[in-house]
Parts: sequence; C-alpha cells; structure tokens
Amino acid sequence: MPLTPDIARLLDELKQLAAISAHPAPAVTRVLFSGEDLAARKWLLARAAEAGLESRADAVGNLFITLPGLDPELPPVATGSHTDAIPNAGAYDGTVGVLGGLEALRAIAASGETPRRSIELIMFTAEEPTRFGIGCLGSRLMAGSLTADEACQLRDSDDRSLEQLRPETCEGDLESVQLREGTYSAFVELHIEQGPELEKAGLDIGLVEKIAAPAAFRLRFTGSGGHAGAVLMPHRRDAFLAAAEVALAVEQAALDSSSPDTVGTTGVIEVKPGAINSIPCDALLEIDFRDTDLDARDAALASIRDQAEAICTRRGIELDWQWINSDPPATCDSGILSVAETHATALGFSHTRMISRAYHDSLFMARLCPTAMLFIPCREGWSHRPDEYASPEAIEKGATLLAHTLLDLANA
Ligand code: HGY
Ligand code: MN
Ligand code: MN
Repeated sequence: MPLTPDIARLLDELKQLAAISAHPAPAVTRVLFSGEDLAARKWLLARAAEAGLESRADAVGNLFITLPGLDPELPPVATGSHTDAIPNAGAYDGTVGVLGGLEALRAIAASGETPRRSIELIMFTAEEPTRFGIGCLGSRLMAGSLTADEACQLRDSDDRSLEQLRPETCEGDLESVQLREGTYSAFVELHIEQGPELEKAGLDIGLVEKIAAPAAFRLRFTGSGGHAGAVLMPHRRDAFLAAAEVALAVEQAALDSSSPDTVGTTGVIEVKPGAINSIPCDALLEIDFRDTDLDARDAALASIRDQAEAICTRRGIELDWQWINSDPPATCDSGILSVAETHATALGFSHTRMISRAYHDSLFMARLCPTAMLFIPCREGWSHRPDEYASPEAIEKGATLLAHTLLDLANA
C-alpha cells in the first residue's frame, strides 16, 4: 500500500522550525539548551501532540515520539535525528530526519495499517558539539559511549555544566539515559548528504554503508608573551606561531594520508592576550579529524602528534594535548539497506550505496541495534552554512522511502 507523506505540511514545518533561531534567516542557530533549542523542543512536542502521538523526554533531553504497534512487548523500530544547529547553519541538517520521520509516522497512521512493532521517532539531544565541544551527546549517553560521570565533567565556554543547563523537563539522573542493547529492533536515520556526490550523479537516494570515524582534540600552547617592540625575534616564545605551524601540519597530514577520505579541520583558534602590541603567550586550537578508514585516520593523528611535539620543542613552547573524542566508524546494517533498496526500486527512486563523511547519531545507535542511513541530495553538497538547501522533490522522496522502510521493518 502506498504511503504518502504530506509534503506541503513537511515543507511548512521545516520553515517554521528554521524560524526558531538565534540568528536571522537564512541562517539557523540552535545551540543545546539555548532559548531557541528549548523553543524548538516545545514546538516539536506540540506537533507530535497534534498528530495524536505520545511523547516523553529522557534525563538528557532526548525526545521520544511513539506510534504504537499491535504488540507493545516487541522492541520498536526507531528513526530520528537532531534539531540543534551550529552557529550560522542551514535549515535542513538534522531537521529533515526529525520532521521527515514525523511525517513518515503520520503517513503510516493515515494508511490505516497498525504495524506489528511500535515505531519511535527520536530527537537526539546535542548532535552538534557547539555547547560542550563533543558531538552526539544524547546518542553517546544512550549507547553508553559516554558515561554519566564523563557527561557531568563537561563545561561550556561560560564554565557551566550539563547539570546546571538541563531543563526540569529532563527528569531523572543521567545514568538512566543508557539503553540496553536490543531496546530497538532497528534504527534508520534520514539526513541530507552534506556532500556533492548524489547531486553530481543526479541520484535521488544514498544508502549509507559506513559512517566516518570522528576524532576531535584541543591543543593548548603556552609561550612567554611580552612587549611587541621590546622583545627581539630570537628571544621570543610565540604561542600563536607554534599553533599556526601545527594547524598547517594538520592540513598536511590529511593531504599526505594513504586514504583520500582523511579530512582535518582546525575550526577553533583562540589567542591571548589578543592585543596587537603583545606577543601571544597562550593559544588554543580545536581540531576535527576524520576518515571512515580508522587505520589511515590514526596513522595521520600519530604523525600530527609527533610534529606538534617537535614544533613546540623547537620553539620552546609548552604543549597540552587533550582528546575530546576519538570514535571508531560504524558499518550500517545490510539487512536494513536491502529493505530500503527494494522500496527505492519499487518507488522508482534512483539510488546508490555510499559512505557518510559527516558523523551522525547513527554512529552511536549502531552500537545499540542494526542501523542504517538514507541520504537525500543537497545543493552543491553545502551544509553548516545558511545557503544549505534540499529540494521539495528530494525531501518528499526521502520521507516516502523512510515511511515504507520503517513500516516494513516494523512488520518484521
Ligand atoms: O560534524 C558533523 O559531521 C555533524 O554534522 N555534526
Ligand atoms: Mn551538522
Ligand atoms: Mn546532522
């Protein structure tokens, strides 16, 4: 039986959600537990209630919206993604998976068929690292990849903790967020590709087989500072210049890697005291480094570490290397992918198997249950920018395939 998501409603809701932002359109900014994030959560729960769906929140704010199945004893099928957004992001990263998932649940309910298993839509807390520096906070805690204790140690840029920031709606202690394996029978996430492959190939759907292994680390450089006029060049220990050399070493290590998929980004840099006539005494870098090939990634990271130490020794700079996270890649479930492939073919959607260079909550859900991702194309592959865009046709195909795949899995 065909399942037809209401694309007009879905596009309208994507627009409504995009308007809940700390920055004016077309930018979208929704940082964990900011006013905009809390407003977006409230807005989503109101849409779920309107659709007659039960919802609940866990202790870290993961939201669960349930379409009941015939047998509530069976592990449900789950879908979902995130609504938080890094500063000056776009309107589609994460939200297509949350609102496309809601629309898929509505389409299944409207079909009149009650699935054997319940289907749960999950809005994960903090897929983005903006607030606490680590991504996938909600799904890491669910999968046990981050302990409640480790989560309680996290601090934001104003030195606030998760305990201080999480709203009263996040009831219970953080230990209760962890789910046992088998809680779900399957998890499927719909997401924009955040890369150019599908659009370049003119394809409708990406069936993701592997999700990149993200690593992130913070480097602190301590030099001696001093007067910009009085300290001659041979006597300087300039923290910023050491950091600058290391940032270039990160780029070179990615370029020299044996794998074409190794990527390195120095996305955050701070320099103190930050005065034009004072030699930087301190510098901070935050670096994101990934590949789907773990060995290639870790070989490049080892070379960066050696080079960073050599640069700092030569320059007389103290180096403090702090890991934020270093995760293995995830392999998606071939069974789920063939179910999705069968439906994509039946629906006449062109498709291909591919990898995800972005990380997602699926990276951690894969530690809890069989997991797969469905990609739709986005314009020029742009993402994490205000001009991020997915067409109505692409969104409709993604939500339609998601609905058919979820119903199939929920009747298994
Ligand atoms: O950075 C990522 O890969 C994801 O978009 N947070
Ligand atoms: Mn993102
Ligand atoms: Mn995302």
